[in-house]
Amino acid sequence: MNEKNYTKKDSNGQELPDSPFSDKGAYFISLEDQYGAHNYQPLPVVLERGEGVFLRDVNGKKYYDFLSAYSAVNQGHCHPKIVNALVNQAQKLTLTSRAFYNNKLGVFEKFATEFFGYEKLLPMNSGAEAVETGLKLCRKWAYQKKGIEENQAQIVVCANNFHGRTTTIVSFSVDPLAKSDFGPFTPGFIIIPYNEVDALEKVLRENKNIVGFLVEPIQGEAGVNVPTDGYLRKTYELCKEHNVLFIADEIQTGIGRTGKLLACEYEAVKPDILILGKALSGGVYPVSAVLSSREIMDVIRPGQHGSTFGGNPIAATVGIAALTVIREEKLAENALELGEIFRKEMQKLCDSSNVAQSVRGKGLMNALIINNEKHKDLAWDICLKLADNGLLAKPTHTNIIRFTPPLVMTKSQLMECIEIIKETILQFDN
Ligand code: IF1
Repeated sequence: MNEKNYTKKDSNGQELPDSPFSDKGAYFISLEDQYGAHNYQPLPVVLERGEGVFLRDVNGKKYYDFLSAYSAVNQGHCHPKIVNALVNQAQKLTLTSRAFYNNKLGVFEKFATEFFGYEKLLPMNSGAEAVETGLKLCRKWAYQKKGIEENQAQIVVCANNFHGRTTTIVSFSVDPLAKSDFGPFTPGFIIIPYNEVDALEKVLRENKNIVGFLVEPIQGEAGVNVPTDGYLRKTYELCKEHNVLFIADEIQTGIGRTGKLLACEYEAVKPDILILGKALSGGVYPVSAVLSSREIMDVIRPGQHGSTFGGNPIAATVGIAALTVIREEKLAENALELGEIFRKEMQKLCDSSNVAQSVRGKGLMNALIINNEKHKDLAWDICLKLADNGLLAKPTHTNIIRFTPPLVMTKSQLMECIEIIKETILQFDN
């Protein structure tokens, strides 16, 4: 079988989802079906190129990207400055391991700590690894600085969190899909409701072994769940009062996405431990990091944590380029401005549509809630139609469509996209 004589059957002889956009794509879909683990359910579109806010599929059809690889591609696809940084460094030195020094890591650490206003940085690769790093750092700090008795440290997390997929991280997930049949789980986590200051206050008062509070400033996977104004500030102050580390997972909300460099800036909160990933590389390479004060970071000593690839010269070079683009192109400012327009226009749509229920978000991290009472898969069908009409977005929790375009979008492009979304949704109204 090859690209040309492919038949639309999966490995069990079942008819595969037809790709309305992509005859050639069907072949690549069949390969993934046959040879890949089925741990995703992608929209049936097969992409081969990206440039700025656009993606192209294998048939040459052009789309606006409204996912941005889950906010990794804030700087736009294949940003030339970031790609050049990658290519140039790849031709010189790719990996040394941390057994030796290289001439890029320290430069990146200085750049990124100054960029975000921290003293120290620990580099990793994926978001989940950075979260794991944050948790380990917090526990070590608890035993060495806070005086917690061995193995007693507890970290508070929020219901409906999404922090990644390692065994420890899914230990404190409340999503059965992410968690079931992956036990036994890591102890030491207390789950409280999100966006309830009192819940944190209560648990901090009752339990003296609490050492950290891990939180997403806006819950992404939960469906762009924006907390009440003041929530981050008040929980931060509670943490200070109880000598508990405030750990912000800004892997998705950070680096311009919500209209500020960090979403915590909205409430003038400076996390004790800041976790970044995704757009730290503009989506061209896996780069993540944990930032903190010297006092906290220095509890980690040689041999206690690390990663073969963490802080490699390509990652370091790409990281500097990716952050430079955010600053030079004022992408946080653009996200703030375009986000206001987007939500205003989506609100108008909600006012006139039975299908579009409500819109929420900050900056260019937004979600449209679809009324799926009559038809459960409506959001999926809308996304198929959006793709047909040249715009890629993906539903989550059956009735939520996340809209997170690259932050390099212009206002006129956004207006065109708003028209596509409005027209598509209105087709489903009757
Ligand atoms: C997938 C969602 C987004 C994250 C936060 C840590 C990580 C993520 C706040 C882990 C990752 C992803 C991964 C992705 C889907 C996705 C996602 F739908 F789950 F919610 F972005 F919207 N903290 N989020 O959002 O980072 O280890 O993946 O680098 O395919 O699982 P990672």
